[in-house]
Amino acid sequence: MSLAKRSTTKQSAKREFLLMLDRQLAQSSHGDPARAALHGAALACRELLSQRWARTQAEDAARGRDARCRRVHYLSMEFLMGRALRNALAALDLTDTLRQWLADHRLDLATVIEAEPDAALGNGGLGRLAACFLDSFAELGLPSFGYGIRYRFGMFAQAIQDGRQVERADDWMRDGTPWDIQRPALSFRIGFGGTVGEDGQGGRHWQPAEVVLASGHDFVVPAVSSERVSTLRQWQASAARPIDFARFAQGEYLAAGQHLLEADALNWVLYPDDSTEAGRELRLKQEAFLVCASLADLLARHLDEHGEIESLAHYNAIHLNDTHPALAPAELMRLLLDQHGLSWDAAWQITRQAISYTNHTLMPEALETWPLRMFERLLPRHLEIIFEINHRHLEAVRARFPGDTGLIERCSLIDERGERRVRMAALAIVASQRVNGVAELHSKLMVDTIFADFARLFPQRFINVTNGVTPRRWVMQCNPELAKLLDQEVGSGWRRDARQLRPLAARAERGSLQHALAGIKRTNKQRLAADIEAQLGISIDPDSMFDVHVKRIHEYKRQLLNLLHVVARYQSMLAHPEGADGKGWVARTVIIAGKAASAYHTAKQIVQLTHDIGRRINADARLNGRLKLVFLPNYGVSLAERIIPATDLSEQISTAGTEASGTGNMKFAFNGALTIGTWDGANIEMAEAMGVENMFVFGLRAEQVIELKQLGYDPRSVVANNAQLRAVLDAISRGDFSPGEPQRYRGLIDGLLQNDRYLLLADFADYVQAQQRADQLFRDPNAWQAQAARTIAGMGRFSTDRTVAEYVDSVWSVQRAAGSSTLSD
Ligand code: 26V
Repeated sequence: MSLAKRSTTKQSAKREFLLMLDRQLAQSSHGDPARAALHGAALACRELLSQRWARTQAEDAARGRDARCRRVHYLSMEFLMGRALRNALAALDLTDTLRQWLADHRLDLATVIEAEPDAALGNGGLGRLAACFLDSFAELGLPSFGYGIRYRFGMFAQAIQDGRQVERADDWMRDGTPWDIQRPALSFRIGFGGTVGEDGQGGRHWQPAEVVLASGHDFVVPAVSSERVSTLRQWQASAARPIDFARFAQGEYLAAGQHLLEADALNWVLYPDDSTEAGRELRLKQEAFLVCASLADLLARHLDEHGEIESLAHYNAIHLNDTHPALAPAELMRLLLDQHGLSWDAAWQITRQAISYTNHTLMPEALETWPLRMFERLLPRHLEIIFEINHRHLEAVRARFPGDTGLIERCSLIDERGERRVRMAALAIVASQRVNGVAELHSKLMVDTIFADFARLFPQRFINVTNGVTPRRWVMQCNPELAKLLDQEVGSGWRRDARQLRPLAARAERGSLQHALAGIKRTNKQRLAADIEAQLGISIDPDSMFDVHVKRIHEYKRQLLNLLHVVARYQSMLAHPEGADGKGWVARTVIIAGKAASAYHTAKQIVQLTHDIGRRINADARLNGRLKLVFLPNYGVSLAERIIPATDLSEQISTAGTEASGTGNMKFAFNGALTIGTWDGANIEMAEAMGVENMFVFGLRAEQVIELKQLGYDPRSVVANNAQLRAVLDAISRGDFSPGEPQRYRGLIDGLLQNDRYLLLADFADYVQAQQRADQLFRDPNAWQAQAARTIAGMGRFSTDRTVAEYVDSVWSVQRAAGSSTLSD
């Protein structure tokens, strides 16, 4: 497009946007002007984005005739999208236009942006990774669909009452969903239960007992550097039948509409509490619902574009974000066999070519299995197909490893120990042409431990693709001042190619750069300090070191180790007010945030302990405000966007070998925070990229963890040899921080002493030393900022643009999938 034409198009988009805004606002009956403006701006952006969407689809359909150009279908139960307005405005180049328009209406842009609720349709890293991928799909122009569920109440909103977590429904759609584009034409019937029999032509026929409708809602994700977009298509369930009129007429209203409610329940929350049978069954139905609706959509599009089914895998890749959508191979087989009449071999070849799977955790308890009984009741035809896949798979294993019954048992799709269960990871692996882990160490441990048998069977199938984050949201938008500085230093190309940050390393020693970085950090810290004061009434010193630990609360992530250090520091400050070396104490503000799963008792205790310790420390006048501990409630994408740019020290302290990758670690480093971390997940690759001397690394390595456990780890002997640690544990255990209920943490601490599964005590001393190294460096602000510059400079590899490009090359490309060697491995 010529420059003149582009500027006219821009002008007309701007005019159109303003016209729509005026019209929306005139129609608005919203009492709150900021929310009315938000709604209007979102609708106006949506209109422009939907034009881009239509153009993108037309391009993809045209390109679709090229067999090398495959559409990617990313199936995920979670997408942690966060807010959308700032991203849309940046992509449409309308930020200043809206700012001006709002000023004319006596409103400011920041207030309007903050009025938007987060689309928090996820739990943690896996969901945010999916959202970053959509951003990179758009930026790279990859023909693609993200598929998810449109949860009405997200996961849950975390509130704190008397220091305890309470969960509330997250009513994020309360004011409507102005970003959604409803697709009334997209409606599929999804069956559950019923019976399976002969179809009279040698095939099988499934007669479901219950049918729900899946209707599609599109959320458009724009690129910044082109007019391409990607799509998040979310399914909403509703009953396929209207109310039972006869019952209604008899006044039995609830019974008349029971099935409406049951269908609607599929949309309510992500991760219904799995401590009840009803909760588990609902979850399995949600997974099946996502898979069946998404594949129905994919097949319809493929047939529409190509008119025949045989080429499906040439044009379509289907990716499983963890095992949650691992029913997909069974459903695809069902469609190909029962609806399209393909032979088993032809159907299996297509399935194997199309499907790939990412594993996101090594925690054995997180490996999904479903009781056969439940599976059969809800998905009888799928279970038949899984049995057949298993039969053929085990035959092949027996042929290769005759007599190895242990192997057969371990790699069967059915767990026969105790109540029979379907192993979803086994299904995903057997049906995939590629299985990947998300950081080098994780991918290695995956094939050495949880999937060792499968790696022996299919060595070529397992690869690594290290995670990333999108630098658009995680630098450009959340830290605009830093983005501007980076533009001045290395040019603006880093926004699309993060490797262009590299030259920053050579300038790290420049006083002017250090000074500029320090100034930006200080402004961001002041803003966060003001938020904390306003929200929690805790005043913190913006010149203190902001030491931040934000992520899901889990024992392996070791928030408790962080608390042990806080208490140790507290005790030392009281015992030696002048500091260990007489130089006084570096002022610190320790910030923790994260949600604990509702049924996870220990995680909830850690939240409570944080509050109890914080209450005591923050009120202790003897510290002169030089140590504060703050828990920020309801952690999510928007809160992260506030916290991360204001962080000096990023806590990435999981037990080595437990954190698959981490992506928070990358967001902090991109924003110039230094990392205190273990040799785990992507920390390792980050340290190697920036130079390990730029990270505060501590603790046992993964192989030492294994060795120590094999030798027999005795937490009590560690405590016996460390007076500082003993004093910390005693204080917590005897109730120094919970005087109203002195026994409150007795069980938590006894648990550590008896079975310190995540080696908090073994790593404690080294952690405290690493914290001292951080203190020392912080006393020299220029040296600290030089290290921050080198940290940022090393982050080039950790953009999802690189991650997604690797998936395209080694997982999703048709060349690989078509190669027969990959099929026979
Ligand atoms: C799910 C749930 C659901 C609610 C109950 C508690 C619970 C615990 C674990 C899981 C599985 C979470 C899988 C996950 O989010 N993994 C994360 O994936 C990130 C992206 O690859 C990665 O960076 C993180 O290291 C990994 O923990």
